[in-house]
Amino acid sequence: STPHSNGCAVAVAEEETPSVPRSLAPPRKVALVTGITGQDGSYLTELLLSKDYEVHGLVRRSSNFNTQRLDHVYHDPHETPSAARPPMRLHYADLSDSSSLRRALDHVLPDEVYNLAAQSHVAVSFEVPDYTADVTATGALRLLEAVRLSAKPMRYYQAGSSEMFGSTPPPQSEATPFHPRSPYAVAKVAAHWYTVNYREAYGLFACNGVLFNHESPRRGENFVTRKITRAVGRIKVGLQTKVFLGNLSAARDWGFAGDYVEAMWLMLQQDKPDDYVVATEECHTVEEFLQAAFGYAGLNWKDHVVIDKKYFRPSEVDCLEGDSSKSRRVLGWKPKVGFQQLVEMMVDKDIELAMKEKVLVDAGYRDT
Ligand code: NDP
Ligand code: GDR
Repeated sequence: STPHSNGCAVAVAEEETPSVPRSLAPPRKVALVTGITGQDGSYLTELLLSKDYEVHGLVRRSSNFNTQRLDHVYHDPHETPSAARPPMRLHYADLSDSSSLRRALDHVLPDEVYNLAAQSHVAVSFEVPDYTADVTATGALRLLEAVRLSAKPMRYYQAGSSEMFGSTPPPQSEATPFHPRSPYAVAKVAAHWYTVNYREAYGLFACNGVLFNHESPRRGENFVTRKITRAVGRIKVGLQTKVFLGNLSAARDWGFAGDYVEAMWLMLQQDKPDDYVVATEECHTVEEFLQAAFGYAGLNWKDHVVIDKKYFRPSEVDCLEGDSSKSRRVLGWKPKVGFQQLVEMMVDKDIELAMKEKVLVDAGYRDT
């Protein structure tokens, strides 16, 4: 049976060149993605599927379904013909459970492992520091150890963060020292160095992507960009009047998540493993994001934003702006979506979403 569930390309090639045995068809690459249900996981899965990978995702147990971002690429195994293997499959595992990681790797035997799972919210990490360290730092160590002990060589990607630079002034590059400012950022620094250490100690093909903030219409709703664009959508259609925010003067280098997952993939296609900063090299304050998002919808942010102290962090990261020249030079990567385009993409989607909500509210099926 064909290893390709969509089968088309292989079937056509075989018909045209019947003398080529099936075993000579290039083997389909297999990727294992942790954090597949998150923003980046969904974009990376789309990218890998478009490159004809077989994608396996690790999903943690939740009391609610948590696969909404993947629904459009999910094939129900019950509806997939038995001869074909679904191109994307999900398995239960948790970064806090080494045996589950080991079992998943042994079962899937991937060529590439992308570790995107984390307790990824900076403000929340001050509330659950111990848990954040366990999942975000020790979780990476558990996965690295599982990769190291596997019989098959695997390439490993670690989702590093610009938060690791913390209070070190911009522009930040691979040579910039880390000064993390939250339990999340400290945990990411540990994961970064575990990855470097496994590369040096065991010769693992392990890469750190030090990615600056990247956003999209799929961004979690409690990160500031999406919180703002969700509010813009709902204010625009009359479902909400105010949005409560914290520090508006923090500045971030915001890119589009769809562009950033390409850099992750590129890192694992190089001849040698290395660490790379990925950034747009353009920096804006939260206030500028507000201006752009509300302004695009024909609204004035000052009429709707209320400052609430509870959204200020015990220690803040004031300004992140990346120097991604190494990624551009070595990987040939560059962002395709700029700041204004990103804002407009998110506002458009969130106005559309709010209009759907409004239909339900007006029909009495939902509260505002
Ligand atoms: P999200 O918060 O959207 O996704 C995090 C993912 O991790 C989710 O799939 C979540 O599952 C999963 N997860 C959380 N805890 C566990 C656990 N204990 N075991 C298994 N899975 C778990 O993050 P993003 O997609 O935005 O980011 C991806 C990665 O990149 C993260 O590691 C983040 O820290 C890092 N990063 C992100 C940047 C950004 O700007 N987006 C920038 C730099 C780094 P569930 O859906 O069940 O919650
Ligand atoms: P960040 O993203 O901390 O950079 O981490 P977030 O969007 O949470 O905050 C950005 C800046 O906005 C300020 N801010 C607020 N933030 C939130 N969440 N909610 C508010 O109401 C609010 N008001 C102001 C914050 O103080 C901060 O300065 C993200 C995550 O994706 C990490 O996982 C990732 O590693 C980094 O980006 C790079």
